[in-house]
Amino acid sequence: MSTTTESMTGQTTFEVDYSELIPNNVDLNSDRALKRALEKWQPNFLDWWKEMGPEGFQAKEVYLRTAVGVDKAGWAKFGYVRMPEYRWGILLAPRDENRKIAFGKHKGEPAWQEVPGEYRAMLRRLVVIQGDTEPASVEQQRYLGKTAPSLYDMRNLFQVNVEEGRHLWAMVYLLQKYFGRDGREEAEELLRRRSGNADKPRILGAFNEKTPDWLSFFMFTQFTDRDGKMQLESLAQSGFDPLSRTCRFMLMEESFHMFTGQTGVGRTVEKTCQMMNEAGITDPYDVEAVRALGVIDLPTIQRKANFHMSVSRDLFGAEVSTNAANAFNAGLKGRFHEIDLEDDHQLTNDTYSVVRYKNNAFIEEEVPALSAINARLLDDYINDCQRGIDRWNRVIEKAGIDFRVKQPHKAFNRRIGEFADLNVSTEGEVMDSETWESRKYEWLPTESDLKFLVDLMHPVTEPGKFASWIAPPKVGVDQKPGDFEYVKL
Ligand code: BYC
Ligand code: FE
Ligand code: FE
Repeated sequence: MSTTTESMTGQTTFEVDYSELIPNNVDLNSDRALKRALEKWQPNFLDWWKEMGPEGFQAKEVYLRTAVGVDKAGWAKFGYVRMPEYRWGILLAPRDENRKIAFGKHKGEPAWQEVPGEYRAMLRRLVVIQGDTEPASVEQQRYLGKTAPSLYDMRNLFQVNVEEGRHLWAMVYLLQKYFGRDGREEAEELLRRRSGNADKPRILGAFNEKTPDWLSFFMFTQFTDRDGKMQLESLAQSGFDPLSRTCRFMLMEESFHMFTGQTGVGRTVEKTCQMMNEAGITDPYDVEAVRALGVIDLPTIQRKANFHMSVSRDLFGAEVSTNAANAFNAGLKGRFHEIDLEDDHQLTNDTYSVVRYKNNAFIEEEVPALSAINARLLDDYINDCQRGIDRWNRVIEKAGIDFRVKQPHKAFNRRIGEFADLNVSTEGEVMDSETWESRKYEWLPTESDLKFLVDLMHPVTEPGKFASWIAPPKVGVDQKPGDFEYVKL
């Protein structure tokens, strides 16, 4: 039961009301029209989940966490749930009555509780793009349960999936509560587009790629979910308070997705190094010998990382962007950790250094900071990625193997932004398209790499056991012992 709220104020409580059909902490009962709209959408969501959600495991009991409150202390409850019975709900971080808009031309004004009319279209577009990525990732990952390297990993996959489903609910709540009829139409469209479908694709490029194997899944959660983190951090700064509060709670869930990727690749690297050492293989490029051990060679891991990093960088949009400048100026989308930055938060006279390709060379150019909002967020993202890569490299270094995972050059394999028309190697060497075609597999996974990965994926479903290519985790979920039955098959 929720603690009481004053109905019409849109106030939240810390606890979530699970006695309702749609669990929520936004006092849904006080808004009949919204409640009806959401209850109408809910069965369509469930149909979509059953059609496009994890294939083959819908009737199994999975040890999942469900959010029970939005305060920092103990927000999650663990227990066995069948995924279609997961309590997807609407959870917003609590409202701060005194919150002010922190940046842009409305800086210092009280945060908006309703959509400002002049920014309606821009705001709706941001919410729709964010919303579209959530079901897309569930669609991309729907076959992975069948080849899970352990019950622990299978459970983590499903946890990520149900939470991405909840993130869709978060955006649909905003659309239906604040955008009237066109919001309701957009909410239906979010269930109609399909990842990778030629006629009805998802909006952003990375969300139409395949996630056919578990290394892809771990790279995706490390690098693409991390774009999600950066975008949510920027939207959490929004002057539109309901969006800010939604994103703040989503970020608490998001950190688990990145944990999955960070540790998933980390455990893969660890097992490779361990097996190389046991077999006395010192050359990481002796690919055949390494693969014969039933583990993934480090150069393949590097090529996979190159692919996922470059595709995820495209998600930041054009480095120099008037869309981004407008959204910042309007107070709708801020910078990473906006309120902690020490400047005027309006950027009227500031500049930012952007890498551009001019006169056959990469140069750093000072551009108006407002137009470089996307470039800056991309830089923050690249720094954030590096921290994770450093941790993988410490594992390799400790094993005494002469190999380091590296980030490719910013311009490598880009389809969006400054470098979209260039062909650039991971080292920043620019080439014509013929040379690129003949050399690109030095840096990107080959067909045979991908086939090797798919062939290596054999399900391991005995509690406490792991596939040959991945080390066990350091600790279990919810402090469960190593042989805990995370999914009852
Ligand atoms: N693909 O000025 P531009 C997540 C379009 S991930 C296709 O360059 P802007 C998650 C753009 O729409 C986070 N099209 O870019 C992760 C525009 O079209 P129009 C998702 C693209 O607008 C894992 C034109 O190019 N959230 O949550 O500044 C699992 C020029 O626009 C792409 C968000 O992205 C692309 N990659 O920024 C689950 C936040 N990039 O208007 C979930 C919301 C650009 O000319 N979205 N275009 O027709 C935004 O903030 C911005 O829309 C973007 C683009 C960052 C995406
Ligand atoms: Fe998400
Ligand atoms: Fe995520």
